[in-house]
Amino acid sequence: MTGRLAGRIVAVHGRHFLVEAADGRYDCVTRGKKGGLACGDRVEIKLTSLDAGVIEKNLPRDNLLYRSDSFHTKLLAANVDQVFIVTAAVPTPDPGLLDRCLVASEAAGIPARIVVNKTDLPETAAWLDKLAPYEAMGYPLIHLAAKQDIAPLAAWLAEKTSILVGASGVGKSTLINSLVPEAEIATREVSEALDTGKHTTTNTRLYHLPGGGALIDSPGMQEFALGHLNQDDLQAAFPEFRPLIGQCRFYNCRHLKEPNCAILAAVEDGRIQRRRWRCYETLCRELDGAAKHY
Ligand SMILES: Nc1nc2c(ncn2[C@@H]2O[C@H](COP(=O)(O)OP(=O)(O)OP(=O)(O)O)[C@@H](O)[C@H]2O)c(=O)[nH]1
Ligand SMILES: [Mg+2]
Ligand SMILES: [Zn+2]
Repeated sequence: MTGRLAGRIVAVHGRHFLVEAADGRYDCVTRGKKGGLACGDRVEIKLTSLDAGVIEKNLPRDNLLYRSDSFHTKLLAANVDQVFIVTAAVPTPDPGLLDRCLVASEAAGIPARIVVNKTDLPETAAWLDKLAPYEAMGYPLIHLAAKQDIAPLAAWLAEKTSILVGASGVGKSTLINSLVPEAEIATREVSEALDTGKHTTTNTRLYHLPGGGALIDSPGMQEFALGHLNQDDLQAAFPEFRPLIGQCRFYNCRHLKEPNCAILAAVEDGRIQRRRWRCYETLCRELDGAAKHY
């Protein structure tokens, strides 16, 4: 059992990583306390038995989607081609979570698309109205009902590695079950009393699509901390700000309350949505707060 194999992490269970190599899957651990591995990472493993091994090396990443506050970093996935932020009108959506998922994708340099699932529900119309501005910002909106017709999403997935992220109960696992019949992931009714999902999926896992490509399921999230970003990352992560960057009076304008700020002027006259700017402002404040811990 001395062979070294190249593989890819396809599932993360705490400190165990399921690694897929050319000839099969291996239950792997890392040496010592080294953490920092994510679903989608390309690794080299050394076999310790017929079906287990140790991860010896993490190969360079194309990108990494993650969240972090001052205390924790949570890796979502590495080497992905696109992020699908899955939303639904039920349970009641949190637009702030959508914004944060978009900012994280932008900051990681991964194209983001917005999925509106459960279009069979009558509440969907109002949610689509709220999302219209995102389409204007350049984010594709994909509408579908997971249990009826998944073609609108399937069309985006061929030959790519994609991840589904979003709140609990929006239907991420249901979408994967429809696209990958043998996945058979557990899904659960949302709680009507609490108007929330039930956090059914607890680990991140990659599934191969029958038509080529791979799709990663992730646990539903309630919040998305972005403590790893700096001021430049943050303003660059709002695509509607970009045409105006460099037009403020001060070259280092933070677009919070500075005079003659091009972004604030655009918020005033409606070219930029006020609630998007508020999200930016909140994230700036969180950055200032995080900086105090160092
Ligand atoms: N009406 C309707 N319900 C759906 C649709 N898609 C999924 N659901 C239901 O939504 C509930 C939650 O679905 P899941 O797939 O478990 O949601 P999830 O996003 O994986 O949730 P977590 O694993 O907790 O993050 C289930 O009861 C699904 O049957 C849809 O298109 N329409
Ligand atoms: Mg799930
Ligand atoms: Zn400004």
